[in-house]
Amino acid sequence: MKNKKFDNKKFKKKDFNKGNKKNFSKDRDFHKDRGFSNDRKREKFVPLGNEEELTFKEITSDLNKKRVQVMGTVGKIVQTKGPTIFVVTDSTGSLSLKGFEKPGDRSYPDINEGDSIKATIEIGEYNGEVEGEIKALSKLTEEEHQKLTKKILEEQKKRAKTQPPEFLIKSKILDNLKSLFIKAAEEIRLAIIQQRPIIVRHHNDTDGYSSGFALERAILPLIEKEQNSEKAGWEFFQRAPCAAPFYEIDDSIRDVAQSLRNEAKFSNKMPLVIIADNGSSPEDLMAIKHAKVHGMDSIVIDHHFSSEDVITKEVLTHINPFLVGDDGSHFSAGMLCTEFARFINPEVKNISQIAGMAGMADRIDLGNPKAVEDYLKIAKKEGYSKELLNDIATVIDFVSAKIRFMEVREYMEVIFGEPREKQKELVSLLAPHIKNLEKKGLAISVANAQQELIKKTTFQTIDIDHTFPGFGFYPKPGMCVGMTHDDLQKTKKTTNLVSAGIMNTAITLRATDQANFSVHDLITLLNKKLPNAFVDGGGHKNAGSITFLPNKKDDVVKILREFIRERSK
Ligand SMILES: [Mn+2]
Repeated sequence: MKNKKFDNKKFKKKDFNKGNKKNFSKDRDFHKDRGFSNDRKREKFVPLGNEEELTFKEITSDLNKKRVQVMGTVGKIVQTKGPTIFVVTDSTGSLSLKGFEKPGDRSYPDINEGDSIKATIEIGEYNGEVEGEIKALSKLTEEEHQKLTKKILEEQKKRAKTQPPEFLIKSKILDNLKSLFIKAAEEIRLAIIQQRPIIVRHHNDTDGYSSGFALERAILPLIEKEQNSEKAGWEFFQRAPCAAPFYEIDDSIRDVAQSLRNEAKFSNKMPLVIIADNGSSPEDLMAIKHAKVHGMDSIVIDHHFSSEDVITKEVLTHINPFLVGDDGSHFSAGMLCTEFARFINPEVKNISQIAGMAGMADRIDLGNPKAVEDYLKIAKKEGYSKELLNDIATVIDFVSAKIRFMEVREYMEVIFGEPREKQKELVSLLAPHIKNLEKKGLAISVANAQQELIKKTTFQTIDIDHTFPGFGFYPKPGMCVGMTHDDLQKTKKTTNLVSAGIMNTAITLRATDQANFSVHDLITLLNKKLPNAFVDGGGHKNAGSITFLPNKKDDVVKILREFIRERSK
């Protein structure tokens, strides 16, 4: 915000350079108002000297106590109980400059966020971070300010450029998505350079967590490096799961509300939101548009199929294999994000094992066994066997069901192997326990599942509401349906199969390729034949869920049967 009271004519750089203190105090009657009369304080308005001019990149702790000149734009002003902190950015980086009147008083009240300044500073350190103490300061003219702003943006864009790496595996789909990877990576890098906060929102399952963690591993170190501060990783980055299988308006409202508060309180910019393993479907549209109203931009990296692309025009970049002709079964979001993370940060660590695990968790081994195998080979080199990755995935699913939408950054680090010994200990403790719970869940499901033959397709149903105990029962019903679906194929060699977990207002669905099923076509049919059921839903061709009004449940199930009959070959 510009200070309207500020009068450029009276407060020119030249006044300082002349060092005409008399003129200065006559012109600036705020001196008097603020009791700005003793010599110690006026000392700060001494002219800029002939100190060497340095860029922020050149300023390190080695230069402690040295006086230099700097020039930049004030991004943010924080009033502490002691000094006023001006966070100033030039084309190479930023630095906190400290101005002091008296404890808690705003120094240089005429300097506002968005102004450009030139200052003489003494380099110092506070809490281990390099900072500058303002010894003299002047505001740049509008013309100088415009010139500097332009130069800063050009340099920032140059620094945001990425060197595209080779993909970890060979794939046509990845090749086709490459230009989108580059575009999105540069947008994220620019946000980091411009100190724009980043929020990663991901699907609440193993593939989603894998996506979120890969992005976190790439982005966090860049934020810390850019701002020369470990704490910046907390203020400028957040990763959290979405509660629903899409970026809901609920998530969007919470993210916006929190960000508006940070904008008001800390002068933070409105964030860039990266939606991973969610974000591509029409169900995500309202939340994304809502974020945009408030100045939040989005990037989507997803693999869920949508027959219509309504997202691309609302986001900075939309990455999804369906945009290049795939159906979403050849890459999971965790596989995509592992590759994508390397575009954002070529030095990203501890992610190469993630792609194989995410691929297995989302059953990409069925649609694209070669890719998953290639990724598993890479994981093996890092000491991750297929079994260990499966166990880790099991723990992620279990833990995610317990923590729900909490961020739990450090806990996730342990699960993803930071440090490896603790990961091993945790996984070997929890995995057997969870597997027992799953065994019990499967036994309950199998004992209560019913099968009927519809033409050549076996239709398997589980009445969820009357089958499972309550109180946070694990595995969740959707997972039980998946396990029962796999189990029948294994034990009875039923290869033409549709499994449905039926609830009062929802059905989760799994189908084999032979069943010629499509969750999306089913939803279309239901809405045509049963508009008053108000059916909603989504997912993949062979796996997904639908919701409807409870009083239309029987009709929905009837049409589901008809749909299976129609599709059965
Ligand atoms: Mn997924």
